[in-house]
Order: sequence, then C-alpha cells, then structure tokens
Amino acid sequence: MSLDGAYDDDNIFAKIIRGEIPAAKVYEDAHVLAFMDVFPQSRGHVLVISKKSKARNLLDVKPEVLSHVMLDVQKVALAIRKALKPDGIVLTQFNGAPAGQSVFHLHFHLIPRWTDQPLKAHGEGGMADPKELAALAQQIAAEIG
Ligand code: DGP
Repeated sequence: MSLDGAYDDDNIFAKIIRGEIPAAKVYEDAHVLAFMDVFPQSRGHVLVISKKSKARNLLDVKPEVLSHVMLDVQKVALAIRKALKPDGIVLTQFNGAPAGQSVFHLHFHLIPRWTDQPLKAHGEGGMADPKELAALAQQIAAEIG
C-alpha cells in the first residue's frame, strides 16, 4: 500500500486491539497498546500502537493523538531500559509499503540493542517463541512507571 489509501478495519493490529488475535501485552491505556513484536529484530522488540486512531501512518495521524502516543512511546522505552538494560534503543516507524511498512495501522518500533549483538533485518527476524515473548512482556511491564 502506498501512502494513499483507506484504513482497513481488519488489519492485524486492529484485530489485536479488539482482542480477536492474542498478543504479549506490555502496556495499555486510553491512547495506546504496547505489545511484543512476533518477528523481533532483537530481544525485547516492542510495538506501540495507537488504540483509537484510524491513522495508517505518521502522515495521517492527528497531532493531538500523536502527542499522546509519543509520550507512551517514551514511557515504554524507559521501561525497556530498566528491564533489559540494553546498550541502546532504536525507534523506527515506516510509512507506506515502499518504505518497509507491512501493517497499515500507525505504530512505532522500540528495538533494544546490545553492542555485541547484530540487529536482525526488519521483517526478517523469524517468529519468536510465544512463551519467551510473554516472559519479556511481563519483565518490561513490571518496570512501567
Ligand atoms: P511494519 O513493517 O513497520 O508495518 O511492522 C509490522 C510489524 O508487526 C513487524 O515487525 C512484524 C509485526 N507483526 C506482524 N504481524 C504480527 C502479529 O500478528 N502480532 C504481533 N505481535 N506482531 C506482528
């Protein structure tokens, strides 16, 4: 999908928000849902998605919605730092299929990095063990301030 197009109510993240598909949840409030990426680029890769907005990407989202989402992105990043003690955290966000976006519901990737561990390619990490994701989600959730 290019930058133009309609929001699809049946995209995978909309289904996760509605509880139709399971996810290893890290944090939830009125504005966002944060959960483990099932194709992680590193251990502890978390997705933060807007819960209310039907924005497909950064260009669609209303500024007042985005401001709430970004505050929660920081909240989750701080929890990742406390829980997993990475050497760095990458924040990524893709707009349109040519840019690498595959799920067209606004979301941010928080990807912990360790100096001695290479980063897996976006979308090419392979599927993680659900038990491992649940344990990581619990570990990060415990540090949400
Ligand atoms: P993007 O390519 O930026 O649209 O990122 C979509 C991410 O979503 C990608 O890293 C893989 C992840 N993903 C795809 N399907 C699912 C799913 O069913 N559950 C979870 N937790 N993550 C998913």
